[in-house]
Amino acid sequence: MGKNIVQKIIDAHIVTGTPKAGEEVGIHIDQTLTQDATGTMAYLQFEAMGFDRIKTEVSVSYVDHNTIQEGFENADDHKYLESVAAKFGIHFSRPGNGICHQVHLERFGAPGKTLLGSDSHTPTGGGIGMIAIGAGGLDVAVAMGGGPFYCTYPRVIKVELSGTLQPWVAAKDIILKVLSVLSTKGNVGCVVEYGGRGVAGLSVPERATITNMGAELGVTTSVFPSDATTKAFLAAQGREEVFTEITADSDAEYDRVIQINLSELEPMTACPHSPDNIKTVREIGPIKVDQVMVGSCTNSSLRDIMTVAAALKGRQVAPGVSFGVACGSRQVFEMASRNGALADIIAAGTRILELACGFCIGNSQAPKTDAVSIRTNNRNFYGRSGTLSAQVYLVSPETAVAAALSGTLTDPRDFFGAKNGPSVSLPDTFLINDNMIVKPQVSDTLAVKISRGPNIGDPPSNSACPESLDGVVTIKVGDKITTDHIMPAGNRLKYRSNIPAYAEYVFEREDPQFAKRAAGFRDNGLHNLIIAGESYGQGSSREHAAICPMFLGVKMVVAKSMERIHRANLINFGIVPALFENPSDYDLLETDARVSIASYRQLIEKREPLLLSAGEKNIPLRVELTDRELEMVLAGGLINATKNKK
Ligand code: MIC
Ligand code: SF4
Repeated sequence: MGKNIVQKIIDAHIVTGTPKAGEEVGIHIDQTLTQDATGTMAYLQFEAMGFDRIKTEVSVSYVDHNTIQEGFENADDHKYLESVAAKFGIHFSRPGNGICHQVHLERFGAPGKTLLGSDSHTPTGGGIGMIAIGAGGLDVAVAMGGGPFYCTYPRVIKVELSGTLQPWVAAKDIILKVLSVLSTKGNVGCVVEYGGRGVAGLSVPERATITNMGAELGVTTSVFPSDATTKAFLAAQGREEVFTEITADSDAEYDRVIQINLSELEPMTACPHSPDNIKTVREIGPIKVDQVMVGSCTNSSLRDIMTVAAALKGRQVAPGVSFGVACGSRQVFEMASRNGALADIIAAGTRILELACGFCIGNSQAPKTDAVSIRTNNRNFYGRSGTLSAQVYLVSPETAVAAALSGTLTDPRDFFGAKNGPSVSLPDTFLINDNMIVKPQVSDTLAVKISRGPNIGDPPSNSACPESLDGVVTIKVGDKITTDHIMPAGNRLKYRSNIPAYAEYVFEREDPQFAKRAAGFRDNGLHNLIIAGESYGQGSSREHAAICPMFLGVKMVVAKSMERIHRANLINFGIVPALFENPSDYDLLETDARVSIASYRQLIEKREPLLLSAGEKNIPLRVELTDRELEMVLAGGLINATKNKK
């Protein structure tokens, strides 16, 4: 039997385990990326594990999340990252060089390789035919040290594309359509592979928009074939030598096939407050908009910026609309300035934003109270924009620009006319200027001194799994709780390298007293438990959503279901991820309930069923761990487990 693309790449990288869907395998990682908000912890852990140089083919440290530098903290982090990169042989992409995923696609991505990134949108690299996976910083640190990355050998969902996109319908509409079919939950352990005749008409940046937002499906990653289009993109980036063709065998099998006819698609939007709350733009009708933001790692390529410029040319942004544009990389920015596109954008009345995550992570451009904000990024979780009462709709750049010009959410075909779309073609050669990427030195790195400002703390340690569990339900939350709910970003981002300070904001929006209560229980010798509904831990890879609860004494999360990256992060930091044997038992537990499990450690070790006692009730729980995960949970996390082996 032939292989699909996912099998071809993963099988070539397996170092442990059997390539069978659902089994845990360890894969060799060729490339890693980190960004500053997760990178400091990743490198502190890399240091703590005692490595002296990276063992990957290439590792890149990007600075794109915390670039506001209000106070010294971000700048301290940047300096730490720059010095660590110099010491351990890592490329350093300086602040101002652009968003990690966009820059990585342009300058480092290579078909057939594996990429592990401490950011959930690392699957952007799937657009160029890589198996690119998001993970917690600790997993990335291990991979930089040459260790395998453990994941479930995936089930593969094929999305078969036919037809051609009509004018004003974009790649973003394809992924919004996929989200409407697969939703954000229930896809753990799957990878999406794109194929079919419709693929050829999509450029690499368009494919990358699709694989980027594939993260919102909760799948391990998404991937496109590597074909003539990929080759042309790499040649235009001056990197043709890394091209290799990768396509699925004609008799390859898939676990599920979804058909999408591109000719039938229309402009769509993800309505507040979830990326899978999909409607067509026409269905919603012309609601008045206050803010429009174009950018983020989903839609900031040269293709997107040129499309926006072409649509804006000679027109004016509607009065009362705040319209901002952030290019994804310096390559995009410099090319758009040299070819005049930027001038058209500026002339229309646009706010030019820094080449960074910015509005997407909610650390700037928070909209006004009750605003309708139209954005091209990938997440519209409640409160993520920085304004709790804002209504955020996710759209393509085409729909965003129609909203900016008309002042209402409008199908771009109705505003510009259905026939003539902006015709933007990618150049034969991109402008190559890597002077903001600091290449690692090859020798004398032992002498490099690591810079540690006062914002750089030590990663906190955990104690081993307790003999018995005796504690409190410190919080009960509902379905689809994202890591943004657990560990808010936005204006709290500057504490990413300082766990005691950041821990004060755990579940800030759900229960502002959570941190105080949890620390109080912890200091009185009680264990904290989190009770959750479906799909707990959606969204970002931030391991702080595990480290900070660990710091506050959380020992166990009991949920109806849990997302992949967050579950792995919990285990890495010694928090037990348990599931309700009977999901309806969720209703039996309330916040503040006293709970216990006698012989807890022993039962986990022997893989025996756990019964959570809460007053008169006994609730059966399921803890499914591989041998490797069990060892970590018993030791109180990966770092302890590694130390125990020495
Ligand atoms: C995000 O989009 O939520 C982030 C911020 O990029 C996160 C990483 C982080 O929390 O630092 C992600 O997607 O993993
Ligand atoms: Fe940055 Fe937003 Fe992309 Fe996350 S999703 S990497 S915050 S641009």
